[in-house]
Amino acid sequence: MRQVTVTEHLLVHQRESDMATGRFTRLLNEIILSAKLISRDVTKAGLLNILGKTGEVNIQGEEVRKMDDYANRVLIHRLERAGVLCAMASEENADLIEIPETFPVGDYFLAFDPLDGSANIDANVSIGTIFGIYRRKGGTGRSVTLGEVLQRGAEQVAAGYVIYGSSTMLVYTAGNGVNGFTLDPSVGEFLLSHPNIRIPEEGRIYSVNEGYWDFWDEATQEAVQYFKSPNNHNGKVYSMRYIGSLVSDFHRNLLYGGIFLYPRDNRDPKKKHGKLRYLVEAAPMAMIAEQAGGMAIDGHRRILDIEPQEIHERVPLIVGSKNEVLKVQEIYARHA
Ligand code: AHM
Ligand code: MG
Repeated sequence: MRQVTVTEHLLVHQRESDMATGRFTRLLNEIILSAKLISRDVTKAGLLNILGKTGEVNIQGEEVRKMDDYANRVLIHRLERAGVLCAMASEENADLIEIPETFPVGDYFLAFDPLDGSANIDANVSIGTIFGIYRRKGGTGRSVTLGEVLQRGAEQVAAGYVIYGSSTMLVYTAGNGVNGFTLDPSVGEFLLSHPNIRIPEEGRIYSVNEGYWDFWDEATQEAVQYFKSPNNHNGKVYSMRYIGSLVSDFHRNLLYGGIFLYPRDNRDPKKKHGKLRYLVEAAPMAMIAEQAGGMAIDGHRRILDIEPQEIHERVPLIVGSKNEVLKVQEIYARHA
């Protein structure tokens, strides 16, 4: 059987698109190499003394774990020297990350969550890296303003995630469908294992942290109750699955069909717009979901149509199979 590496796939795809400059391939290749480096250390984290916390608190007010910090440093180190970016935004950094004087700049902008679901690391649960790629909108040179890079998710030229699970996989889209590649550790290459992923139009799973029930508004309670009551869907029973690691919850639902919800809640004022970040979590997952035939909304609006105003802006995220997301949208509309 002919094995297709992610790089070969990229080159073929590049010929078919307008990304034929090679700069986009360079960018993807640096992300892929970073993913391999992070994967190598995630699988050995227990041995390398990189479990646990660094003792610092990040911009989100969360304790930084050593693996978060490591993954962040790997990505910044690789990408700042690639010569294709004008700036980066990371979940772990308060401000835009500029490209140091020593390296050339390009016109792509990369937003990433270096290690999502990191609260799970010490328990050996699957975690991931999420990224979204944009083109700089106006402006040249080294000094980049927020206005030049903050854009609607719909402007992403590519988005993807790497899941460090029982195997390491890269799932990505450049706006022409979604493909999944599995890392073969014996050859160190991501090989095409899941071509043209389509999310089932209707699923059998709902994923939400129901521990926050009392802090939800009525629309959210009704939406979740809908999935819990087989009488609402001719006796069809939904399974509840929640890992607490967005990449893993999203990935499972993408393959099996289902819906993931992280709604707003009134438990914590910081989370009145939900917990997940627009730029590094919601927008990339929304692009992948739509490219696979699914949907992503904040309850009312299409995620990809939202214009973020800040790097770390949060947004409610409801994403997955079309039928389930439409049902939730209908319930929210009734409560509006
Ligand atoms: P992180 O970026 O700090 O890891 O937080 C994001 C994670 C997501 O992976 C997951 O969906 C969510 O937080 C779980 O939050 P909760 O524990 O509130 O259910
Ligand atoms: Mg995250």
